[in-house]
Amino acid sequence: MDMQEISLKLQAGKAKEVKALVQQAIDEGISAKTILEEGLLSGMSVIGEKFKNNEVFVPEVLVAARAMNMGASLLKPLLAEAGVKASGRVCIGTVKGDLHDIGKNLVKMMMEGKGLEVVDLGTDVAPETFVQTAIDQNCQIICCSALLTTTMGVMEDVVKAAQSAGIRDKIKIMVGGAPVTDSFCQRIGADAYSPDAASAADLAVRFCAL
Ligand code: B1M
Repeated sequence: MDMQEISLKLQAGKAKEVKALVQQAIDEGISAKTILEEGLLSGMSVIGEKFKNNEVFVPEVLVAARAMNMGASLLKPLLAEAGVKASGRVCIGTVKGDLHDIGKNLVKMMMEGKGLEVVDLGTDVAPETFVQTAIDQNCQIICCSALLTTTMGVMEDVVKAAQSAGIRDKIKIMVGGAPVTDSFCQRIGADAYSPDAASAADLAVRFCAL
């Protein structure tokens, strides 16, 4: 099966058809990574480009995002790696003011696939909520996602909130999302930046093992 079919249906926001095609691809033995990268993410990046150029608007992007999330949910069990499971607990969320959750959901999925327990705080999460959850649920890592240049600064507030609560030396803070960079991460005093979900999951496993 051609991954382009999944990409095109995703761009058209046909969630049910995307789900059926993803299932078909799984049944044909195509790897979850190929389906994710060449089907779902490639479709989402076309939509992103069109969105930027004002060729599509929020409603079209929303239906594409729903199709993306539905397709990705089928891949979740397959992204789990066989073998020894890691252990640890992290909390994750998209920062305050930001409603983008596709990347955050992928990071969560990959981390769960590695055996970590993930407390999902959703989107629009206040710095204090990240910190209080980490305290209450005994998380080793706070994971922050941001997709907007206007909201990435909230990540610095999360670092500060962790300092104020006196837990900064006991917890790792990981950051990511399209506008985030390694130098930004260093500037705000977070512990690590990851460019994609798979490397974020690898790093989280390493942090939890410390
Ligand atoms: Co929005 N949006 N959006 N949007 N949207 C962007 C981000 C934008 C780049 C589009 C553009 O103009 N080119 C632009 C931001 C510009 C900027 O900040 N400079 C933008 C804008 C402007 C907006 C609105 C302001 C539009 C408006 O209303 N006028 C608005 C803001 C709403 C808000 O949040 N308050 C808005 C709304 C929306 C929708 C609701 C319609 C929808 C979101 C639906 C949803 O998420 N459920 C949406 C979408 C889908 C996008 C684009 C098209 C796609 C984002 C996405 O899901 N990418 C996006 C354009 C683009 O990115 N090309 C765009 C796929 C996803 C897998 O990638 O999230 O980067 P990403 O995650 C990656 C890595 O970054 C990493 O792992 C993932 C995969 O490996 N990663 C982490 C992510 N989090 C991590 C955390 C980690 C580690 C790695 O550690 C903890």
